[in-house]
Amino acid sequence: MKHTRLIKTIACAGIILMLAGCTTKDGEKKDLSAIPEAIVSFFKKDGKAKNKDDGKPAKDDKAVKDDKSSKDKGKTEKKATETDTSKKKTETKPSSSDTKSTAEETHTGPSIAVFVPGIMADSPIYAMLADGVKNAVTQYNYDKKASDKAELYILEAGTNQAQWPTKLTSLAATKKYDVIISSNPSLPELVKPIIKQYPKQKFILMDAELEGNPNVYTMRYNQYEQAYLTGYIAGLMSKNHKAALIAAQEYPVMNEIIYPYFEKGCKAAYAKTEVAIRIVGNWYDANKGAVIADSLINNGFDVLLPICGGASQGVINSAKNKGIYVTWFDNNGFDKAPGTIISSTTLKQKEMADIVTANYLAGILEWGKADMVGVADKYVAFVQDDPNYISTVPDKIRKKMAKVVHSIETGKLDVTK
Ligand code: RBF
Repeated sequence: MKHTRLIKTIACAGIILMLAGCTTKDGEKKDLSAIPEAIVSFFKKDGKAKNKDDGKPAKDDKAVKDDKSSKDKGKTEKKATETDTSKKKTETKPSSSDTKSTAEETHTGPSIAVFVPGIMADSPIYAMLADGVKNAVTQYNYDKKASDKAELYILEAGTNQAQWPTKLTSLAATKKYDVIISSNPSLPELVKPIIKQYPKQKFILMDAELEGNPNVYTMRYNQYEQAYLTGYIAGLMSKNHKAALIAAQEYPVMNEIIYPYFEKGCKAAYAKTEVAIRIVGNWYDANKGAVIADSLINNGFDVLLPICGGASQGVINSAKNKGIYVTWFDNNGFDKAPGTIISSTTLKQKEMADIVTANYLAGILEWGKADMVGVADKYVAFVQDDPNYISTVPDKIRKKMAKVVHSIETGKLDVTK
C-alpha cells in the first residue's frame, strides 16, 4: 500500500515538474559526536547544531523524491510547514487524475526541494549539498508520524545555464515547496525576480551571498582561505615555479576571490611563481580539460588546479600522463590519482547543508542573514592526514603547510591583508 502510494507520488512529482517546464534532465539517524566541535560551536551560539551526517551517497537519479526516508518511515506527501504558516492554503495537487488519499490530505509535514544548478556527478559541492539535505530530512523524519514527515525532491537542472531561470521559476510556480535549497554564487541573482513573482517562496542558498532579503538565507565559505592554501602548496611544490588554475567559466567569485588568492598563495610560498588561468567554457568537457592541461604542461606549468566539474578528469589524466601535480578543490580528491594529487582543500558543504536544513526544519533559520565560515570554523580545511598526502608531499613542505594552516586557524594570518 505504502509502496504504491510512494511510486504514485514520485510519478506525480515528476509529471508536474515536467509539465511546469522542469525537464528532468540527467540528473538515519545521527548523533552529534562526529561533527568537529568547532563546527558544532559555530551554531551553538544559537543552540542550533544537532546533527551529524551518516547518510548514503547521493543518488544519481536526475529528479528524485527522497524515498530513503519515505521508504523506511512512511509516505512523504507535502503540505504546509510549521515554519512557514503563511504558505499554501491551496496546495498544488500532483495532477487532476490523482486519487488523493486521506493520509495525503492530512499531511502536515514540510516540503523541501533541492535545485542542483548543474549535475552532481564530478561536482562534489553539489553532491555534498544533496547528501547534507537528505541527512537532515532523514533525521527530522526519524520520530515523526507519517503525516508529519518532511518530503524531499531533488532536481538536477543540468549544465545548460540558460535553462536554469525557467526551471527554477517552474519549481517555485508549483507552490509545492516551502523552501528551495541550492548552491552556487549565481543563485542570488536568479532568485530575486522569482521572489517578486512568488513572494512566499523561501530559498536557502549555499556557496552564495545575499544579505537582507527576508526570503533568503545564504551561507558561503571563506574561499580567500581555500584558494590561498591551495596556492601556497602549489607554490611550494612547483619545480618550475609555474602553476595554473583551469576554471570551467569566469564568474565574480572566480575572478575576484579564487584566482587572485590562489595566485597570492603561490607567491607567498615562492615570490617568483608564474601563475596563470585558463577557461574550459563548461563544467563537463573532460577532453577540453585535457587539451588545456596538455598545453599548459608543454609550457612548463607543473602544478594545476582544476575547478571545472567533469572537465577536471581530463586535467587529472593529462597530469598523470605527464608526471606533474594537481591540487584539488572542495572535497578530498587524493584517491582520484595517488601521487598526482598533492592537496585537497575541502569545504564541509555536506555538514553545513545538513545543519542549515535542520535549522530550517526547526524553524530557527534566520532569514535575510548571510553567513560565511572558514578555516577557523573548520568548514574549510586543508587535509593533512590523508596517507596519499603524507606519501606524496615531502615532510619539509608538509611542515610549512601545517604552519600556515595553523596561522590561519588561530587568526595570526589573515590572508586578505
Ligand atoms: N562547481 C561545480 O563543482 N560544478 C558545477 O557545475 C558548477 N557550476 C557553477 C555554475 C556557476 C554559474 C557558478 C557561478 C559556479 C559554479 N560552480 C560549479 C562553482 C562553485 O560554485 C564553486 O565556486 C567551486 O566549486 C569552487 O568551490
